[in-house]
Amino acid sequence: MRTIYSDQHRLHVSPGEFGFGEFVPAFEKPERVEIILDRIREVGLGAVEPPKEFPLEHITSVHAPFLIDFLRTAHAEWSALRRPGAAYPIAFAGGGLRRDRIGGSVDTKLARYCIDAATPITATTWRAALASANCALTAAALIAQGESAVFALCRPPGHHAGADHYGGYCFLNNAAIAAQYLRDHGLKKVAIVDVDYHHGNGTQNIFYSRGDVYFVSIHADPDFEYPFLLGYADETGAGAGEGANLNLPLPEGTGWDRWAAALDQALAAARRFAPDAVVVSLGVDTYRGDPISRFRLDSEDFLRIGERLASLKLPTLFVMEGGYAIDQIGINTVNILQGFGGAARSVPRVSA
Ligand code: FKS
Ligand code: ZN
Repeated sequence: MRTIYSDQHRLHVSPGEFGFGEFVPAFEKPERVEIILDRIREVGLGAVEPPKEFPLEHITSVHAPFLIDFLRTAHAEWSALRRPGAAYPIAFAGGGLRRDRIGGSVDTKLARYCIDAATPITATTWRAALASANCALTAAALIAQGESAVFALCRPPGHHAGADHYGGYCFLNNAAIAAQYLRDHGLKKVAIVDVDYHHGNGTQNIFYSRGDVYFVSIHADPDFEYPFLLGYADETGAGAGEGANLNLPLPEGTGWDRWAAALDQALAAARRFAPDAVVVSLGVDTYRGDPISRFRLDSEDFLRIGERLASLKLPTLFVMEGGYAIDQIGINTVNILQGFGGAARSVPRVSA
């Protein structure tokens, strides 16, 4: 399987995030994808290639142009005010505040566009986010040209970024941008299967009223986990998208048996939709050793996830999302890809 990777991801380094009662070092850090890349090379998964550059129209087809303008210019506006560090919001657009205000000061825009205090914009964040989206687009172009499976090793991740908002370490929704590219290049129906521990609220938001892109997500119940206010089972789509959104929230402590049953349900639903291709939002923060998550999958389980995804027998585009257990992130991520590509032929190392 080919991997699309850009070293420009290093241009985004979060100074830290607001945790529970304290400012903590960022979990979403550059080492994550470097370790995955090392593992890809160690097992000989396939070629690692840089992304091509794509016109911004592919991004503005899923994100509001005002959000894109903001991501590009936010840090310049921030530092023009002689502020140190990176741009974080100091207020949020809940409580009946005006969501129709899309301009104003950098703080006004941060309040309107950003959904949390974990997603800082630095001077070079935009360049990293753009390179990440270009990885997804490059992989999508390969799928559109007939490749059966490609891995977009995206960083920063994307599934929490919606049509007109960003957060959850995400700026541009790489999986959504890739799915839209596939729709624009001859594929009639695309299914997005989100296996990250967190609900892909941004992806759901982008496709919620559309019947041509099916979104199914297996994730920690938002009743206790980020993003807290989306990802419930009663969100089934709207209008033309009614029935094309499926959320499978799971409780704290979920292990393989329960998670795998949800995966089977997700894959059965995806199959019924009869898509022309699948985009997998690939997070490995379901791992038992993940520092910010509460599921209990083992490294071996990721092989099984790959095998089951392969049973769809569809062109498959893997887009990297979360995973914060740095020591195991390479093994866990590549286990999914090897499981998909025929684990029987290789003997993956499953523990350090
Ligand atoms: C811990 C609070 C965590 C933010 C969680 C973001 C999760 C991001 C992710 C992605 F795939 F996007 F990277 N709050 N201090 O894993 O879903
Ligand atoms: Zn996650």
